[in-house]
Amino acid sequence: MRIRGAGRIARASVKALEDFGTALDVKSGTEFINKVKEAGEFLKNARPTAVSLPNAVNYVLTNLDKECQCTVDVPVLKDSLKKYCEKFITRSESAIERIGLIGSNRIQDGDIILTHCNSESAIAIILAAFKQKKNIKVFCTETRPKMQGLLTSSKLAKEGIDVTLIIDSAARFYMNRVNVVVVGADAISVNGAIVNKIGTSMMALAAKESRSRFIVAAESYKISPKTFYGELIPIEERPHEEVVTKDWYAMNECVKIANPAFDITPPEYIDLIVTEYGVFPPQAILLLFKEIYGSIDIINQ
Ligand code: RUB
Repeated sequence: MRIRGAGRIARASVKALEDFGTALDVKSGTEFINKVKEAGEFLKNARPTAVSLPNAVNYVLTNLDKECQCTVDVPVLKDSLKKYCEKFITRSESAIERIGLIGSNRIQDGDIILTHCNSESAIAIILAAFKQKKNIKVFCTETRPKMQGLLTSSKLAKEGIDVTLIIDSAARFYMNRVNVVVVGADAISVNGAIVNKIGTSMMALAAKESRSRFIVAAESYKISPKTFYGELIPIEERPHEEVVTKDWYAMNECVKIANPAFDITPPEYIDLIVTEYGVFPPQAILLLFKEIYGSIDIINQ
């Protein structure tokens, strides 16, 4: 949890893989590949919901495998590993910038925006709209239990945006003033549902009821290939210490505490998914998925 947000998690993972591979002292290319793959598998299990993580690691490993068919020279393979890790990181950073620009077209002068948690992509849209001199105001939910909303509100306020921090349960109370909700995603299912910080689906419900637009900002590597084969995206369950203090728990051990970190927002509640390739209605995200994966046998990834 020191690194938060699905995009940051993906970039940090490939950076870790690069550092690990660079430091490896091995005799053969096969040993190098096997050790890097082993580390990749370990990394993939660090945060179960953020699909960006396995997608990023798989991108590097798949390309490394291809290189391995041409050479088994360890220094060459180390260079390739570095090249693909850096390529992913650069592409990820420029994707966020593009999402900001594309998504800002959907923010109008005078809009009152609500955002939940701390998403780089959602923030990119808000900042781009503000830099275009659109007069906007933002409500940030505090996002219990880890309070990522404090990071978001502080960042937006420092940029000069009019920001109000609210408690999560006040979202519906303010929703009738909000024109547009902008959130990020940890994962996108091929049916157009998105997985994001717990509470997102509640905000989507409230937005639909008050006819506020609901926009999801997400890089294309948030699409989960496994959902194409019917697999469900696992929801990370986090420790109860995030919800109550140790002292309280010691006095109330018979109370069960549930702490799911994410929830699922169905496509019916989403107006648009903004990606670096453009804007998609959720039901059309399959087109982007097919464009990215083509006919590759993705089930083994
Ligand atoms: C962060 C979270 C963010 C998404 C998208 O949860 O839910 O909304 O990851 O973020 P956590 P980004 O703090 O538990 O990782 O757009 O930055 O990828």
